[in-house]
Amino acid sequence: MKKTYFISDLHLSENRPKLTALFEHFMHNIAPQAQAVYILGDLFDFWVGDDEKSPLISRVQAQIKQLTEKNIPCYFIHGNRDFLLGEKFAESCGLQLLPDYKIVNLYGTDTLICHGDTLCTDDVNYQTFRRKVHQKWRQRLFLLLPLKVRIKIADKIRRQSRHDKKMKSAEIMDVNGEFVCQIFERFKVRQMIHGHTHRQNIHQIPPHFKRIVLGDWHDDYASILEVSEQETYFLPQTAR
Ligand code: LP5
Ligand code: MN
Repeated sequence: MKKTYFISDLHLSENRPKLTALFEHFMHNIAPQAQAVYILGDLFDFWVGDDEKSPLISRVQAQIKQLTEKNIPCYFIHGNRDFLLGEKFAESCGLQLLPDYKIVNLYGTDTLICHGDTLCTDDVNYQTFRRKVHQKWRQRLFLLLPLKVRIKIADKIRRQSRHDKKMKSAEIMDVNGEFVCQIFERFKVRQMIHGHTHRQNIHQIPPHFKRIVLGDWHDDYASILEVSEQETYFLPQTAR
């Protein structure tokens, strides 16, 4: 049976080895049966440039390479934490970078995939921040800085973000329903898959739309969506 897997928001970091172990388990035992694997952003806790080296990065790179060498395509959409992941890293392991919004045909159903942060239009401060850090000239300047300085700046942004999030309501940090409807119309699709909000769910939106939200990963829980011709469901814990 052909199947496709979707994951996002793993937030892999050196401080959370259990997450990396879960990812390796997925890449070894589940992903090899797939037709394709889609990583919809925030694979890493943060990314400051493809020149950063660490045992974690090498392990993740090796896992992806092993999969793509088996001719199983692995696609990546940038998240708000790893939007600087570039072609250099991608090419090193055969990862295919996709644009922020992409339509994929899943067993006959055109499906829009994205990270999900762009759908949270009520989070005005975040959207302003996003527009700034997505400006190519800012990114180019940032990438010219020494690695240590980039890590320091990322730490600062992360601290500020954690502080700001405490002041924001859960509603503000969720997707905006009206905007989601506009996106369905704009891309002329009835199904969407995204992550970012960490609210794993499959929403049926009348009259005929479906919005599938991937969850974030915990030390003992990996949110993995399996899509096949027969069904679309999150793998139960026991399957891992
Ligand atoms: O990630 P998550 O879910 O916890 O929070 C997000 C939003 N926060 C972010 C920030 C990321 O977590 C960390 C990004 C690290 C990037 C490293 C590379 C930097 C490259 C720069 C290239 C030019 O995305 C959070 C949302 C939340 O999702 C829910 O949707 O609310 O948004 C914020 O909290 C943003 C704040 O409101 C605004 C942040 C301004 C920070 C300015 C700091 C300036 C320091 C400059 C030092 C020189
Ligand atoms: Mn995110």
